[in-house]
Amino acid sequence: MKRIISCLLLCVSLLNCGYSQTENKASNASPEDRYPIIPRPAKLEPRQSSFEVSRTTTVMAPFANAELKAIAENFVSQLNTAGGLGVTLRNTNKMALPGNLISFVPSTNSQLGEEGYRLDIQPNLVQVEAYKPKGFFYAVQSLYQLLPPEVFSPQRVTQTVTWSMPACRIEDQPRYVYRGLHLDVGRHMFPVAFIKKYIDLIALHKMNQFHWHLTEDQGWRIEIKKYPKLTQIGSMRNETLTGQYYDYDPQVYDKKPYGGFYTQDEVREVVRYAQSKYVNVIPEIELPGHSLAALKAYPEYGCSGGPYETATKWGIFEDIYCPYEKTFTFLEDILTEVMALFPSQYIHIGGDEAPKGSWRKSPFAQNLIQQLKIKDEHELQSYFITRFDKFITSKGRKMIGWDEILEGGLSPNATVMSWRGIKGGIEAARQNHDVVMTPGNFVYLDHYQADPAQEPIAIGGYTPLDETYSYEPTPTELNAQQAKYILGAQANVWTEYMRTSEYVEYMVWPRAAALAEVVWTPKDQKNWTDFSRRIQTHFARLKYLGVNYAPALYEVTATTKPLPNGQLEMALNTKVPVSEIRYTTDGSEPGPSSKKYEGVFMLDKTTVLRAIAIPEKQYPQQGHPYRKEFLVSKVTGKSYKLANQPTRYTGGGNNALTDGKVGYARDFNTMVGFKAQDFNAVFDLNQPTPISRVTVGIGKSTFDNMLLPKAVEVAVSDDGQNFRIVQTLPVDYKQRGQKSVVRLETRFTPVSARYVRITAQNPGKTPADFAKPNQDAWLLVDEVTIE
Ligand code: NAG
Repeated sequence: MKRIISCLLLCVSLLNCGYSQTENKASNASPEDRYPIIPRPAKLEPRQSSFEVSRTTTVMAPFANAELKAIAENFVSQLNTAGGLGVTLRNTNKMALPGNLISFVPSTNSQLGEEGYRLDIQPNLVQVEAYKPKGFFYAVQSLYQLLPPEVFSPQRVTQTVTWSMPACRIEDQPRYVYRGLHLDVGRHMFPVAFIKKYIDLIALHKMNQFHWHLTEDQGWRIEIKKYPKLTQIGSMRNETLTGQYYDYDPQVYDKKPYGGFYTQDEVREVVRYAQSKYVNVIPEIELPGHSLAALKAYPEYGCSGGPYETATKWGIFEDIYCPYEKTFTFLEDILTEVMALFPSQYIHIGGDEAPKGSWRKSPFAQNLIQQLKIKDEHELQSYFITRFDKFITSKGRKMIGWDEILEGGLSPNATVMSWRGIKGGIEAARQNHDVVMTPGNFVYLDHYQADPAQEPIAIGGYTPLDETYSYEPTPTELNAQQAKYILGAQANVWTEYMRTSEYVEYMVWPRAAALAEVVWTPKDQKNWTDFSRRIQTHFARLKYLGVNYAPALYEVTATTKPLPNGQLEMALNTKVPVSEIRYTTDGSEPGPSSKKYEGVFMLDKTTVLRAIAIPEKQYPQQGHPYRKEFLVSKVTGKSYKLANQPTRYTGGGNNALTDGKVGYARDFNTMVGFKAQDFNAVFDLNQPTPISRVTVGIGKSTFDNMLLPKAVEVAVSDDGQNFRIVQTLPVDYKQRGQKSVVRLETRFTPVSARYVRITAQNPGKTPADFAKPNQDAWLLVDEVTIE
């Protein structure tokens, strides 16, 4: 009956409409600019004209459905906040006011599923249809993204905005049921307000799972009433490693205690908040590894009995929970409290990176292996995990864990999160287990997204936006039946190096938006070029939402070509079309009035090049600054012969040492490496040339056994056969300190020579007092200059 009434009212309201629609100015814009929705809808039929939102717009929704009412209320409230539009909200059984109408119509068609929706946008009427409230919620996210980005402004915008939505028909539903984003609050902790904002963004991108990684070696972050010491003691660490793990030798700590945790009230608040955004929160309590903070608080659950220290640096730690009965009781008590706080079907128990050393040494664990008649510690891990699988299953929930839970046999009801590539996922699906894909190469958002030399510290790896976008969650190795076990994918955000909320946002956005499209949009609708346009409109939205997104998409990169005349020919490139690139060669910061890039240019001397791209879109945006030094000398572009062949590191080409490009301490890939061998190269300057100075760069990372040479020797020759030593520079190869590229310089009485031989003597073995003593030493050689 109600439906009939609402339909009648709808008709009436249509008659009452103002009709005076102006054609959307952008109606001839390309679809990706006219319909910049992320994730891209499954089906979108473009139409001419548009729907104007104004003070005569009514939003109608059936108030009898409280969830729907709330969704409509929030929508109207945001429109009115940002636009000051005075849009009216009315119950469906009321008469519509004169003007145009946005109508929420619950559908009886279950084909739309829990999350699907339909939008029919015409000049006077927007019909929003869904089978479930969640579908309406997602419909609204799309409506927002059809409006100008200003709609996301938290306060009324002052500039003139055309509040219109381009007409179209959308029918949309997700490709995968599991669309997740993770956050590690163990390494660094973030305020509840930030967690809520994080959830807002998950929801805006139509993702539905927030994986909250709550416990770590470096801190326990959730209040457990039965074991108060977990937070009283385990939430604190004495200090934190500074820099990247291998940045300093010896490592440097900040000497500042660090800690914090979420109370159960806060957890409940977050869970409630997430529910209002249709996001499920999956708690993770790590076991048996990554558990030092808990062991510090309750050492009796470790094999050695302690004492233990909450970790102050990153990595994997030997001490893990011991499989005592009392440990199971302890962890089950914790999980009981956790399950009371989190309604999530999935309960994550970690399972990754649990070294077996402490179990190997423990008479108890060894005895247990015998009693259980199992083979080894891996099967003991399987036993350990299976107990929790049973426990969690008995409470009507589902256990999920990292792919190590496959070790020693996968427990019967487990869902696997495949993070060490996709192998674990394939294996689990073949064993008929549900899988969530989170492979490092594509969706670890702690990786660099642009040139590491320009970026804040990241864990390593290189995963730019287009790489995340290219991810295809269903492995081709699986047949159709097995493929059904791939529930979806998730991006992981490990926060070792992300100390602040802004830092997290910088790493997460926009890469998580790319993942959102990977898991929502049908495979055949995915298109990088199209996405790379829409994401630029999206940047403007993120800006209004106060999100510190990374503009790495606008990264400028330089390619060089050494010319026969000794100059370096420089070309500047970007991944997406930009309106222009500006650059400087005097070290100053580039801006709109710097030199405009208009094609290749030459460098005839060593130069610091700085550049910035100015994006095409009119929204307030910054580019992504580029800065690099290029070395130009008499040897630039010249050939050389190596006496010893490089090991592993080839520098990426034949003239890696004379191409003008220098290496960077966090990326040695442009260097040429020699393991336990000397570097010995003869450079040909083509003709007798006056010289008096030679420099050679060495990549030093003593934790990685990359040392300085014992000595550098320079010799000259006119025939390439008979060499005369002009300088020998002894080097203190035992120096440790900061990871860096060290430029060793030799000066000598001017000579004229055609051939220059440079030898750098490998120290052979690492010294006895090093972190890894008596191992083969590496010599990493960077760009050479001869003047
Ligand atoms: C892995 C660890 C994680 C760490 C991260 C850094 C998993 C499942 N485990 O080594 O604790 O923070 O990578 O990328 O990712």
